[in-house]
Amino acid sequence: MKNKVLSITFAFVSAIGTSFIFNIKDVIGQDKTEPPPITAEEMKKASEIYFNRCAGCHGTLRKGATGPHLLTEKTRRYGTETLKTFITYGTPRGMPDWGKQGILSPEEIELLARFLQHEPPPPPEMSLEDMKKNWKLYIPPEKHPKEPQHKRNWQNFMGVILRDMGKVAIIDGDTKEIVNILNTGFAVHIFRYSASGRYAYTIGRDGKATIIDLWMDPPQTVAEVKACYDARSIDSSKYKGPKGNFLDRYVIIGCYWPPHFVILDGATLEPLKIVSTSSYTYDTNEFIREARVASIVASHHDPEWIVNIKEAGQIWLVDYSNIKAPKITMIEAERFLHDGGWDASKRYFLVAANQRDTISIVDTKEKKLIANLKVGKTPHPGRGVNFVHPKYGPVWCTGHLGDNTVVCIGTDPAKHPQYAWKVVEKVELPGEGGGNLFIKTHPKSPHIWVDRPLNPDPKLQRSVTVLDKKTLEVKAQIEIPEDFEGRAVHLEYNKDGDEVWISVWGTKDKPEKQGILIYDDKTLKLKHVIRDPRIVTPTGHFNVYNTMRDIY
Ligand code: DHE
Repeated sequence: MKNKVLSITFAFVSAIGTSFIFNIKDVIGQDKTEPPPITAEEMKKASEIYFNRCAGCHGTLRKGATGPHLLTEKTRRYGTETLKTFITYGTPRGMPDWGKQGILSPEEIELLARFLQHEPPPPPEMSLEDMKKNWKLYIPPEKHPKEPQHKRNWQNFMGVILRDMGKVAIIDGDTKEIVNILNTGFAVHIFRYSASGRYAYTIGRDGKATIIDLWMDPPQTVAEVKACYDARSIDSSKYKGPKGNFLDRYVIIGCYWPPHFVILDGATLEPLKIVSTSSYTYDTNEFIREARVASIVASHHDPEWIVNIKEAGQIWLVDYSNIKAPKITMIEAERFLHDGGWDASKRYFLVAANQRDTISIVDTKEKKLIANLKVGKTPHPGRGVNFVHPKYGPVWCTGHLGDNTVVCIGTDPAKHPQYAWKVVEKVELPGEGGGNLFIKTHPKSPHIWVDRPLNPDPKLQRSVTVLDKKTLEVKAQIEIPEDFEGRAVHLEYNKDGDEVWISVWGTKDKPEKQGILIYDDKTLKLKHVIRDPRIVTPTGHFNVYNTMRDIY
């Protein structure tokens, strides 16, 4: 390998929209078996940066997931300069341009590039006892109000993530007033609500969960707990029926590290039970220590959560009716399970196995896999959208990170068996490339809204596409107003389904250039802007009613 020149050519799109090409010449002349020097203090700092920025895609143990593996056999071959280029400029496959965006400084990038050539330090474990030590109950359930303490239409509240602030905003969907801003974990990923809707749950990337009582005036955080070091998912128990009343009883948190899920009390967040998800790949039966929990949804017809074990490619149906003896049905699906949602009947669950360009579909009544369906390149449904198509009947659709299509799948085996579990439509979005993250509709709306925040073209990052549900044709391509800086990300309807809220996700230093845009779903015109010095780096935003009822 000595004195060999490795020349890699990348095509990138610059921030001003012009393409440019450059070469990275990495001279593999020196001995790459030895990593560059790093001090113990630098190692600690680099581990933190890696954990916060990189582990989500490349894995805590660096074995790869959404992003490729970063094991030393590869990183030492690349060397510091090549790694710095990747981290600075990102890749066309979707890795963010951390340096160009100014999120990581040149010094941090250089440090990270050296760190990646060393073996990853062993990540810490966490016991139930550890969780209990950091559990904080601010207001016990007996002091929670028995009825709403304000006259607001709380079911139309919008929980808005202020990603880089470690905070969330509760916004009144009727009046558009900010009702409260509350501290949370770091870079909250999602909001979910209890079955009754009164409790809002947030989960930070750092594994810290909070519970907010929306009936208080103003809504207050009543408890918090750190259930892992790295997490993405949380949901509540939504079953009431012959097997018991579990409404608002439990919460489940799904962790990336340690790879486990935790069952907690729904009103206090007291941790009750941990279950490890380290397991075997469904196909080759290899042991995966870092088998992480991706999306979780709560069943309405059984006391069950649908828990997706990403690297193992297994969908676990976790019966919580007796948490001292939980029953788990392990369904073999496909590897790299990520995000997904219910069909309209809430019997079938559809989830992206993103690195396999597949949607895995499970029948949660029969408790079996129905299909692993090939769709486009790297599907990313969020929770997807459901509507009744004039020809195909009920369908569920997803967008893609890796191409510019929206794919719809028939979901009604009873009345439309000829279309069920087949790709019935592939719609092309305007412009080249993928970069779609989220897609949304509402039963009362004639439209489907689609974002493109990770497309390399800055114009598409700032645009959303509106599709006509009946024809599946592009009805409008809307670019956000010029005085906003940032990407248009995540879409959510209000409770009545006549407004669409879009976050303009900018940088922390320019709060005046970002905010939330509210469009009239009929006229497709901008109706209201929420811009406030407190609304900084908004990302996901979740309507109470739509989220608690799984309306999307
Ligand atoms: Fe997400 C959903 C994981 C990057 C915003 N994201 C999810 C879910 C998972 C996940 C497993 C499903 C949760 C559920 O339904 O239970 N996301 C990951 C990652 O591993 C990844 C790729 C890298 C990382 O380090 O986190 C990642 N996600 C992002 C972002 O960069 C986004 C745009 C902003 C952010 O928070 O950093 C982002 N993810 C979201 C949002 C949802 C989500 C808004 C919920 C969508 C919904 O409507 O349900």
